[in-house]
Amino acid sequence: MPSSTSTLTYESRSQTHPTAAGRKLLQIISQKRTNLCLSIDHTDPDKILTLVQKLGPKICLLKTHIDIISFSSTTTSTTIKSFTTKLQALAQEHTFMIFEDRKFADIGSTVQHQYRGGVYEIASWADITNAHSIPGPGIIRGLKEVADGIGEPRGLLLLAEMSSKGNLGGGEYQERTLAMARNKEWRGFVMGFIAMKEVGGGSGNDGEGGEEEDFIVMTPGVGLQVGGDGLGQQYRTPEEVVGRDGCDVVIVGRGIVGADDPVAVAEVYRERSWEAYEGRVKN
Ligand code: S5P
Repeated sequence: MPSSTSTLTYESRSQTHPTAAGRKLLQIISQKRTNLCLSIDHTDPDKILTLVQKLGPKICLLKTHIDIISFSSTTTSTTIKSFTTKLQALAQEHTFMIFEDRKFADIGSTVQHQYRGGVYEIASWADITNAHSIPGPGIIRGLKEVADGIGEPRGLLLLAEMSSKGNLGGGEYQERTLAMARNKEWRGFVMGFIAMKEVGGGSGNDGEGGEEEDFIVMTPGVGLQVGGDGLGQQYRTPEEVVGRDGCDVVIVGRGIVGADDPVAVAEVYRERSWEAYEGRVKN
């Protein structure tokens, strides 16, 4: 039986992870003692910056949806570039990384334009982004070519499974996504998955590289209680996600952003997710 990545500490994985973005993230997680990713699903750019300034110390990763932000309705002269530059400054100040949740899903040539260009220029400011595997390996090859030209560590997560009820991921789709991720052509780029439980990993699963593989699993659909949102989202607790199912990073949006006291609630998520991890690696 291969050993499981989920029994290893973030610190030990930060030494050996095959991607530079993964090593950096695992180091931040380990040093800040937080496996919490804040999904800053707000539409007002000024509110986002204010909230991130407050919540920065609690998180290892900030997840954005740049295309939901209403730049035109802001009362300041904030442009997209100056906004993303401010986010990068906050990431530097509070030591977290930025993940643009773009969910690319097209042929390689099209996603290259979407990743590099347009109004958002995602590759220039987002350390991490994600993609659906449905188009086949060309989507990864296309994104990697753009990432290679940036000169900073860039990582990609593949969606192996989603948190929403009735999604078509998991099962055979997940197996085929894992097989795609294992191609050594993008060993230094594909850092992990969006999934609901541990995927691949451990000794004996060395793909074509001859070394142990290690995929970082990030998991949305996390709440302080089990539940849903009426639109298909399904929530599980940090203990279930990290402790029982071996996921590495919890992604929380409305549970924090919509709270009366986001900083206090973020600390509850951080603490419960961290303790679930500590319990997992002790066993
Ligand atoms: O399967 C998924 C994948 C993602 S990235 N399910 C998700 O909910 N997400 C994202 O995580 C979603 O787009 C949203 O930004 C966040 C969850 O937000 P919450 O408010 O439900 O915590």
